[in-house]
Amino acid sequence: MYEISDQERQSGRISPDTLESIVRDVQRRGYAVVKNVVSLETCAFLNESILEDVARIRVPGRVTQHEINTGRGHLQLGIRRNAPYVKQELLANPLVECVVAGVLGHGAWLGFYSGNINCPGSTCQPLHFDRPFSWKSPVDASRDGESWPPPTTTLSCSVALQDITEANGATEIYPGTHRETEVAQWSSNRIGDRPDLIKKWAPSLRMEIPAGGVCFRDPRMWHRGVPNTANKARAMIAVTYHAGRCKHWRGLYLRDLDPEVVKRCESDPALRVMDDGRLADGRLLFQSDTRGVFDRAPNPYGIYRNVRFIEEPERVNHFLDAHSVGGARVVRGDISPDED
Ligand SMILES: O=C(O)CCC(=O)C(=O)O
Repeated sequence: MYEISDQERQSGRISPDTLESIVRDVQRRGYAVVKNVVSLETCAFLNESILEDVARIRVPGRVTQHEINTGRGHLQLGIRRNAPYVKQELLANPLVECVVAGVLGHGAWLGFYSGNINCPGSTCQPLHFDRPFSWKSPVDASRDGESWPPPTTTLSCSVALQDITEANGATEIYPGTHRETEVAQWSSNRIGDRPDLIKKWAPSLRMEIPAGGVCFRDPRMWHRGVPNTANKARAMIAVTYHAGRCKHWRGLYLRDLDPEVVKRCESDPALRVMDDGRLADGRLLFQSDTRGVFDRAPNPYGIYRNVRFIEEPERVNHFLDAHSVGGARVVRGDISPDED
């Protein structure tokens, strides 16, 4: 586990040796945990807002789609997108961005902001990976001058808002599996009935993270949510970045893109390729009262924050459309988990 020194915090820059070691861990093991990246004050404040939102979502008779897809008690919960809940420490943190630039290179962009909440009494999710390989074969990779196994084009930064331990459901991970090329051409992201592969990469570990720490993770690494045996929901925020060459709104690397499309995306980075192949605005939605959070944040690593501000009377409802373009829904009424 890495620790940020006072000097690194003040300068917003991780020392070259430590950064190199973190990047190497992400490349080889698939993850690196860094302590003390976000203040405990901010963690406690956001944790409280998330627990309030969990209480609004978890009403008798309601099971969320993510629970149906992956396992009871595991919520993919939108995080509030208005002041004072939007924090520079989460969304424009120089220490996080330093690692992002170290792993993904120049031009990385923010693609996803959401909560992984593990509620008491949860079940086990199927073992899975979150992202596909950007290159599917050694030939594909070598055409783009990449090694095999190929590097990641996405970095997930999982922020612990309280100590994440085995008891409250620290994610189970299989270190090194982001390099398992057997799955490179799979259409499913679930490991399923492959005891041979699981045995090859065992033993698994638990992704324990102290409050305020961040686990930088190659999202191709196999993992699953496991039961939370504590009496309180465990909140972890996912802040996910993609490499500059990934032009799809969900950060997929599209090979053989029309050079004209690449040119347009490069001249206007708000533009992304949508699922139907057309270009459109792919920015994340935030209420305009959070503008200063982003405007005031220095940007020494050239990260594209990828945000679009919504003005009153329109409001950003973080409960809805967490997996759609923008990651939230613009509404005129109350911010509520219920559809209009
Ligand atoms: O919350 C966790 O521990 C893991 C969640 C996860 O992998 C998922 O929901 O896909």
